[in-house]
Amino acid sequence: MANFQVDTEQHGELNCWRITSDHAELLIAQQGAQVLSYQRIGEPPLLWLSDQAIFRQGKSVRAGAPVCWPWFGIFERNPDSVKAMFKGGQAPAHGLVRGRDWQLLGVEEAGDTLRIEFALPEALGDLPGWPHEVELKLVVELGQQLKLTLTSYNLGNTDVTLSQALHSYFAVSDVRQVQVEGVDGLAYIETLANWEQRQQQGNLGFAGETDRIYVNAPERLAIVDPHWNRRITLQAGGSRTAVIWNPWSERARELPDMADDGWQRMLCIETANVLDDVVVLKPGASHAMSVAIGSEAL
Ligand code: TA6
Repeated sequence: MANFQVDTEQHGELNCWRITSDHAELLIAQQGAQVLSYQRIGEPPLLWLSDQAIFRQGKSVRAGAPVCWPWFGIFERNPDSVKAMFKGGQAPAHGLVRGRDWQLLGVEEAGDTLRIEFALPEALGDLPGWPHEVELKLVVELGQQLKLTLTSYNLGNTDVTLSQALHSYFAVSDVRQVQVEGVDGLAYIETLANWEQRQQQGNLGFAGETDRIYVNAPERLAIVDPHWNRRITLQAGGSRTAVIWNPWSERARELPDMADDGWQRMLCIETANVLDDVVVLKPGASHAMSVAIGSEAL
């Protein structure tokens, strides 16, 4: 049985919870139900929190695992079926839920796992410009690994189509030294070259700005980090898309919430449903997308 301690903390304008167990530490903000950091005791952090993070209401924190929903990325780049769901004006990047306060439904211990459940009641018809009724929940499970499960349950009487992502920021020793395993042979969309489709050869290493959408991704991906003698493992569920992003030096300088050299210490691998992998929910249907994050020595 693990010992869990839950403390409330204020970071700037945001209410947060710090959860400590014998083997890990987790920080979660109420806004966006956003996991801000995750670290196993005796290891460098697994999820990265920017040194220059801004903790402000309405603004997603550059950290952890923001939830992108009910669309991913630039709205205009989404399929028509996703765009047709939005009846509003200006559509923010990465959807409508990462800058809103979620409701904490409960914290429950089950064996050596702590289960924290959040819901966003506004998704039941009160999101601006998005008049659909979806029960949206995020369950965070802290055990030997960290597992995040985002569930959308269509309670309305018409189909709902959405794209989404758990936009995870992983902590690495130096992005120029790491490789992503599990992508060899996959087709990907190179968003930095006019969204051309290309094919990955071998593992993915990093030598410049990267922003790619890997299609038909396997359930298991990993980041190999030789300097930290660590492999970060990702086990996805309900997702066939992995988005891999690093802004590199020039773009990082444009981001007010990232240090000029912050890009060296992070790598996003986002468990997602985008493009042909969007989620179509019939009335009464639900979909769960998840990622379990762990690590092992090399
Ligand atoms: O997932 C990659 C991406 O869509 C990039 O294009 C990049 O802009 C990033 O997400 C961060 O977006 P944000 O709105 O959080 O600054």
